[in-house]
Amino acid sequence: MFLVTERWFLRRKLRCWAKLLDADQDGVISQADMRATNAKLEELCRLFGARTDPLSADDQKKWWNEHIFKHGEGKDISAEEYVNYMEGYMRPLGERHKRAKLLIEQWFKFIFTDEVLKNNTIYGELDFCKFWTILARVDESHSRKMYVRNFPTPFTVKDFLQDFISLLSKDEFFDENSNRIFSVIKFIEYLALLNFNQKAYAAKLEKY
Ligand SMILES: [Ca+2]
Repeated sequence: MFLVTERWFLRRKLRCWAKLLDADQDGVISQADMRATNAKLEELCRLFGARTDPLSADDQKKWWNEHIFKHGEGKDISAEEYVNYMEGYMRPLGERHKRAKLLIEQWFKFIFTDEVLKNNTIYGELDFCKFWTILARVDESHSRKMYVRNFPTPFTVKDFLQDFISLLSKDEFFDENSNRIFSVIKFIEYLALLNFNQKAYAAKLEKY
């Protein structure tokens, strides 16, 4: 059973994960978001994955249909519905880690080769910041601050994988791993808020 605060925390983290997949941030994870996100993952793959060719189109589609488009293959899903689905999916304690691991390991194949994973390549501060700028437009100074504050040294691709699994499966607020990726991607919430405020401000100006 979830405690209220833990449930809130997991939902907030899942919402950030959904935002990573909702490229245009309109609250619906659509086929266009899939294509935009895949393009970003391909760029990351060229930079960090030691691979020039992207994951095959079939494997890409398979991941999205299996893990994201829960209304059926190729059907859009609202971010909120996806978060609800994931919350339920992560409910059985004994299954959580295994389920998140499967989802994230397959997602990592968009970016990293088995070779890179096997060699457990180390990623420095600069790589880390670049990764988040490309994937989620996270401000470089924010990524750097979080890297120094929350991530281990040396930071390897396996640590990264583990942290993404914790993002989706762990709900303990004070657990170090639960917070790592979240500390970076909560910046997306901030961007969305900023965008909302700017729109609200513009609408107000128009009235005068
Ligand atoms: Ca969208």
